Amino acid sequence: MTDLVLWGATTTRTIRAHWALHELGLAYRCEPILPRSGQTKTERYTAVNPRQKVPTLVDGDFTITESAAIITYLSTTYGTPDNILVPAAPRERARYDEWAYFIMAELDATSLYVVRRHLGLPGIYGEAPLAVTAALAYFQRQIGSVARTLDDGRPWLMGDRFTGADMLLTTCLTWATRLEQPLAESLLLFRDRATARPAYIAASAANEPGFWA
Ligand SMILES: N[C@@H](CCC(=O)N[C@@H](CS)C(=O)NCC(=O)O)C(=O)O
Repeated sequence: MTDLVLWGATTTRTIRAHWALHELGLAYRCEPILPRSGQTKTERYTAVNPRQKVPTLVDGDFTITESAAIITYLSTTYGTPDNILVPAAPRERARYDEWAYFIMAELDATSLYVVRRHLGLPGIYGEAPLAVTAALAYFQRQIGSVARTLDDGRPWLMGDRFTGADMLLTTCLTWATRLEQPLAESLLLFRDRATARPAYIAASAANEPGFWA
């Protein structure tokens, strides 16, 4: 038995938390609740996360939301020198944070999530074709800068070492792939390298609600 309980399954944001747990080799339980199913709005879940969003990680008496923050919490709490996902040295940590904030703000929230809301979920967020077109153009500009970084042949964003920033980028790339967005060769190779990791494959299975039935 473990104290780690992850709430949430099926989404791009939930797989990040499942993936971190698998990269770190941590045993956990999952409450595989789904967004927009009413399951995030129950009294029981609202007591866990008043924002009514997934994922949420509960570690005994500590609760944390936001997929990028969950990765950082798990790595800094349970990571070992061999599998740590977030570097500790100040400048490396600053570089990690730079990547994480960039990916979460520019690629996730202001690009792909705008498309999700205004193209994929018009019944909730309203149709906004101009916003969708602009968000996709913005995504292309921003992801182009990432492609140029990877063009120097580094396997991962921070060099030879795989980090949580690579997990955040990978999930944006798989999301963009589902949206049939063109991606540079260096990004496709990066995506395929990351999704071939055993922990990603295990997390993909665990991100399916039926896995926990
Ligand atoms: N920035 C948050 C986003 C979380 C989020 O928006 N989750 C969506 C699903 S991907 C959700 O829970 N929506 C609630 C609902 O629609 O019921 C994160 O990265 O964790």
